[in-house]
Amino acid sequence: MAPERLPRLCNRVMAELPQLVARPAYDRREVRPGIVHLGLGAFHRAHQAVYTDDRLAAGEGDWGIIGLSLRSSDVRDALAPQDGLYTVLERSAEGDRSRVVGAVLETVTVPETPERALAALVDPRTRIISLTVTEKAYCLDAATGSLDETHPGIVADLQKDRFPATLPGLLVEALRRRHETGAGRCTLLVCDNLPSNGETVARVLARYAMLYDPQRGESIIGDTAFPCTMVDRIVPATTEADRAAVQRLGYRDAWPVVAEPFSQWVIEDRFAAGRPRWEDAGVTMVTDVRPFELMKLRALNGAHSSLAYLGVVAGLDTVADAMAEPLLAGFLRDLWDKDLLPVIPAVPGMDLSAYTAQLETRFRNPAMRHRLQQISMDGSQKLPQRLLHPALDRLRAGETPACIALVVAAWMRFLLQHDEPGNAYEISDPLAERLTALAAGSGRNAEALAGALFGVQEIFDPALAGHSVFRKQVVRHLKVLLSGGVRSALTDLNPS
Ligand code: CS2
Repeated sequence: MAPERLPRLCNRVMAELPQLVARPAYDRREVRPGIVHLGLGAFHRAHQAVYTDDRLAAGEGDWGIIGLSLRSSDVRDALAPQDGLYTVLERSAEGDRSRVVGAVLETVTVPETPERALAALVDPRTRIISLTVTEKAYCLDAATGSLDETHPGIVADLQKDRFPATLPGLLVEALRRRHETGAGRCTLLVCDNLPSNGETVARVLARYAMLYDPQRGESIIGDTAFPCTMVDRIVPATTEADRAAVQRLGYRDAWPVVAEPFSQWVIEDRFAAGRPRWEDAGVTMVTDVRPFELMKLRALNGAHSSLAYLGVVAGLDTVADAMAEPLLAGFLRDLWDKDLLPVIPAVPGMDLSAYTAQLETRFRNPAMRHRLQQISMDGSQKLPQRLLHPALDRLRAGETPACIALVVAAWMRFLLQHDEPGNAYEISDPLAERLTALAAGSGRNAEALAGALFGVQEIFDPALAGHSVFRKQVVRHLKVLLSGGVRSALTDLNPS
């Protein structure tokens, strides 16, 4: 049948879906909202919403999700006509397992209907506000680990003459109104890949609230809980081929999401006003997330960013493509063994070498087309916690992190905006303009390129930028990258 004649996913057609598509095993009309989620991207829909969907099916009907998008109306446009329903395609070499998720009850685009968004955030029934908004949305100053008070959006929001356009502005406004209206305590559940994510965001919001209202700032934030979390599932951006895969099942879904079979969520069990029994859906509840977070940010995300910069420069497309290059796969093993595992503290119940072996299998999943360009985005926001803090830890222990130095050099080379086969690409990063200008101004001179970029303090801690051994290594690698390319640099690191 022509795709446009296929039925579009929505409550009404659910009964007609083919048997092999799993669907909500509960009456959606009975579900009441308890969670407002900000950042309704593919990751949330394939991760937290799936765990919550399981709990709704188990009878915890008070935890439906209202999803807010901070900028674009794309998700609302796709999901509203579908009554919030969407398909998760769990993808492995054996094929797809399909499941329709019913946990999202309503989708709201904040800039279009700001008062509706605020009303949901301030509703006494909302006891959890969860977030996947990407690192940059928090307006963090990397040097202080608190609010970036010079951020133009923050400066403008603090003028108080417009509806807040930044995430800290929106959240503090919501918490202030909750406080004023006696809406009750709530939990802010941060699910982005930031170090000590809950604590960090608590610090950012507390500072914003103090600047916003020096008298009441503290009490506005005071009764909110900010547990830290570790979230993990590989979720590549949805493609037309993924939409077509749903059509082959016999219906249309404007925005399905694709995910690997693996999924992990570790949460500090500090909630202000209850939570779903997520542990019964496979979540690990702990008192201290820190070891899990360091393991994941460094071993998984650090490896991802490394493959991304080396791979994009080499002209490769996906994580699986990079893993198919023996030189890169071998490099990854060295990166883990020499530079990262030594600075990952023991994790309760986990064997780190089994963890990296499992990561290798996940990265090799041939059915996933996880594009290196997607991972390369926002490097300025990701490099510090993924690779630069580990590098400093190694240097402080008297060791030289040669593999990390090569990745830093690859990131610098990546900023020249063309790969080795000669294809041009754009840099997507909040600091893109400055970074690409610095890179372009260096005339492909390794010393000049490294010198200029090490000066960007939002990324490089002065202790690392000023470390002569580390700098020398980076410059040495950069010279090889600029003359012989990625493969020479990898061979050079490990001469056989
Ligand atoms: C990736 C992550 O794009 C990226 O930066 O490293 O999105 C990664 O896929 C997830 O954190 C996996 O849980």
